[in-house]
Amino acid sequence: MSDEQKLLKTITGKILKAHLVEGEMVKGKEIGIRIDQTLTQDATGTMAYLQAEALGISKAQTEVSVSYIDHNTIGEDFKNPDDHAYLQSIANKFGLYLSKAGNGICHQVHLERFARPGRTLLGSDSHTPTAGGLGSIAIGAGGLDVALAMGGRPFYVKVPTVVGVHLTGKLKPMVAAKDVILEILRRISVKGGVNKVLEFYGPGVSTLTVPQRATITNMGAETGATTSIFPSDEQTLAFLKCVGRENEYVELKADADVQYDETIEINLSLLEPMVAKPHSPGNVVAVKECTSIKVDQVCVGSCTNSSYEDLVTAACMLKGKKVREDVTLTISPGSMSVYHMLAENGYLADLIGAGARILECTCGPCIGQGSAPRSNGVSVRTFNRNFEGRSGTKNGQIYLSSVQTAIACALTGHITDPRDMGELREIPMPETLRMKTALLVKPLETQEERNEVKISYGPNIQPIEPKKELPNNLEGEVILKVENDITTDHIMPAGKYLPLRSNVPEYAKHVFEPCDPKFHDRAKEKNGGFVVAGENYGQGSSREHAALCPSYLGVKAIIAKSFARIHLANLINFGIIPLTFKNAADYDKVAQGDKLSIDITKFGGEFTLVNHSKDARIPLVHTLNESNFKILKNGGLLSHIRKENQTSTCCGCK
Ligand code: MIC
Ligand code: SF4
Repeated sequence: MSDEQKLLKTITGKILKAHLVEGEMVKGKEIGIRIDQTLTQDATGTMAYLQAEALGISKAQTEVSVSYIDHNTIGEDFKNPDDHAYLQSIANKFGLYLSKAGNGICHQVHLERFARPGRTLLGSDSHTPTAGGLGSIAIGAGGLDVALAMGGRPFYVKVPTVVGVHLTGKLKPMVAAKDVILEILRRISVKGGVNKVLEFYGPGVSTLTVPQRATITNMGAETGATTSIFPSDEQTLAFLKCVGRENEYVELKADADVQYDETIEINLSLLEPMVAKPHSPGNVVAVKECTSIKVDQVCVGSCTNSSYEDLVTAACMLKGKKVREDVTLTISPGSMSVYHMLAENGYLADLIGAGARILECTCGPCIGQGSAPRSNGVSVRTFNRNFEGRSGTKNGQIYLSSVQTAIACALTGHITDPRDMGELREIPMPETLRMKTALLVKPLETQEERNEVKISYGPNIQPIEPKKELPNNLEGEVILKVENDITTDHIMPAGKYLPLRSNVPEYAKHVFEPCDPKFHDRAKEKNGGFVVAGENYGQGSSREHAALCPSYLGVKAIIAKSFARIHLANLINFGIIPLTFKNAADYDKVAQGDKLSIDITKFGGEFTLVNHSKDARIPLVHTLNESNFKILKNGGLLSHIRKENQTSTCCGCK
């Protein structure tokens, strides 16, 4: 069987092929696919739409495009509300749904309202693969890529390696879907999924509900995978019925004789509760190995674990009990519909009665928007990321767990195996999840209405400036050298700086602050330069600011041992060349302060880095194709498309 025939037997291959508009289905080669749905959230969305405007896109060409407001909702001053007003006016202008602040976390709401089996979804948030729980090929990308897909252009992605995750057995009581993905992370780590899709199959699949599947596909992002996907089956139909969309059901399964490129075997019956220890989602051990650790705070919520099923589980465990006096418990419902149903069915009273602090239906503590732990405090969170400092407290010790484990910790005050709390009775699930629409604004129906809309810009919203062409000879100093697994939270911290997302000159003052607070000043003084890094550079978020702001400060190239997928694409989009050491050991031959040059006049398989300070020549390789190289030479995708537009009358965005 050829590689292509093999791929077409997988669900991933079938959906990609059905959406193929450019290229061949050859593993590792780039293809262009048609995107049916897009989503943005406010922290990436303002920049995405500013770029769409700069490219002359004026209308969504997709089946559904949604602009969510869920990250940046505190409104300390005018900046957040100005961004929200901008996003609302853009939604009206472009014909998008607008999910207003308080309506819920984008991925939870998208699962409830819009995700469909067999469709493609591109989102400017790395946890977009959540919709893979409902059988979509759902991919996270930078805002510019999402804006272009919204405007009708294909999305370019490497044909992935498809990893079959074979599930057998059934989860034991108090063991959760979260433990499945934590076990996968334990085995393949935070870089084991790069350029791969995790496709679930086997008899264990039918034992998992859609919200449980969505927890798994959501956190699949932490392996670096392009996406994760479950079949569409009776569970999918049951979920779609529950949210009133059964007419959108289609069956999706891999062929019986499917042969995956790689496989992972998981017997659900043998799993036990797991936690990811500080400071990486890949640092996973069994809960029972950490039970002596005292807990100060527990946070339940985030796009990973905030479904109705999750929060009813929390309520049932807490009913009639009290959160320990020395522990704070916060709960962020994933959506307004979840929140409302908890209230209607009495579970909210159980949560409040036990001493939980109910927060808004937003990302909240997950992105450092409030609820930071105390100094050196231990916080057990049902979230998906525990990178150092992300919680808002640099020395906070964040553990990631299931809802069951988190609530057990809130009750005992130390890390606790939830199986020690006794069995939870069967969780009563309703036949219908009533969808609330008060905070979901529909697109304007007619072009006439859309033409009337005036876009609202607050004073903090700065237009995006396209970059100049890259010179043939890149010269400069190494202005920073960093280690392995540098996350986008290290490069472009979020938390208290989120209101600066629409103001690049201001946000750029904080580039690499967690690694080196002097970076901004040095970059300015040296007029930009090079950054040298270890493995998996740029893991985590899709935030294109982690490329855009360094590019604004004059960073010309990142020379690393390897890169995370979304960040690599963002670097290309913003005119920073991502280059890799041919021999990883050469990382040691370059030090901060060294003077380097790289001649990039001609596209080829290799470039040579000349280290003038050490009189060394170091071979560098890359994963760029000719089109990526052209984009880079033109100074990034925005400048590239503008240039293309000058030579044609059409912007290519329909
Ligand atoms: C995250 O979880 O890191 C975020 C905040 O949702 C990001 C997006 C962003 O930085 O705005 C992500 O996952 O892509
Ligand atoms: Fe929001 Fe956290 Fe999910 Fe990112 S990971 S979308 S910040 S809830």
